[in-house]
Amino acid sequence: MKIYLNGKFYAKDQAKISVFDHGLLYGDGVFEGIRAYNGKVFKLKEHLKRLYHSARAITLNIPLKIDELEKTILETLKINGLKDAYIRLVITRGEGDLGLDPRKCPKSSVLIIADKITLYPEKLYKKGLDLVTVATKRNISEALNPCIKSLNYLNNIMAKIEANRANAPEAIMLNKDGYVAECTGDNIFIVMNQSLITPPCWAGALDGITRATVIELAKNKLKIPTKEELFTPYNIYTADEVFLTGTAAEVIPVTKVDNRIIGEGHPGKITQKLIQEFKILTHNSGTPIY
Ligand code: PXG
Repeated sequence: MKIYLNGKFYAKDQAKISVFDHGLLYGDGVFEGIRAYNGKVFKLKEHLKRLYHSARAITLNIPLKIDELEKTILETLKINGLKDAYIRLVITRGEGDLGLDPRKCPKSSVLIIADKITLYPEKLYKKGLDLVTVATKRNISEALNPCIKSLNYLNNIMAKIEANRANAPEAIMLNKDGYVAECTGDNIFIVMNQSLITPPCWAGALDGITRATVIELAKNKLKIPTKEELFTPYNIYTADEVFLTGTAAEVIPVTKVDNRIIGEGHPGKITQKLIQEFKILTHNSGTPIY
């Protein structure tokens, strides 16, 4: 495996970053998780746009122009001979001193890891996930806006630890007002009366690329009414269907939450339709690698 790091490719065990890098010392940096399917990178431009916005929000300079970074990602996939891949793109503040002042970091670091992905077992897409609502609240926007895909994931990790302790594969996180925000690495949707509802990003959710893709598919392809609206755990417990979206998880059904059966207890019709449409789209669209 070859890793891109600041302009060069290195073997996996040679790709190293300084212990003085503020990405490590303070979680100061941003990242993206991107997937390639069938020789094409899915929604690459959208991921890059979000990355540059996250960087701008924390005044982090990305030393490559957006089209240069796009080319470098494709090059990383080519050099590794990948057609289906998971791409982890990370920009850190770079090397500085032991104080947190980012002005002490003259040069940010860019790294790209392209690897094979391990999918969730197929049976989970057929059976649905069994989730828990956790006590850890999603970060408030006034402290660290959840729209920023930063290297500071401790809020989500705390929630993930709670899910682990409950033997659940994901955690539903509420915002400080008790409204549903998102999961630790996925957005959430409910289906009520043949329409989709997902929390608005300002309520504490990442502006997920898969979320946007599903909204677009629902509105334009499947003609399913879709709203971005606040809802509470009550609306999850009484929903007809629940599903999650994310680059890693794609579209995955949820059939149990807090030990309560959702809807009929198996993946619903609208969820199944979206899974099918998402599969077609990921297989047929994207930026060609070769
Ligand atoms: N919410 C959070 C907090 C995320 O980190 C999503 C929602 C889904 O967004 P996308 O744009 O992927 O639809 C994420 C994405 C990983 C991994 O390796 C994490 C994510 C994506 C891919 C891989 O844990 N998080």
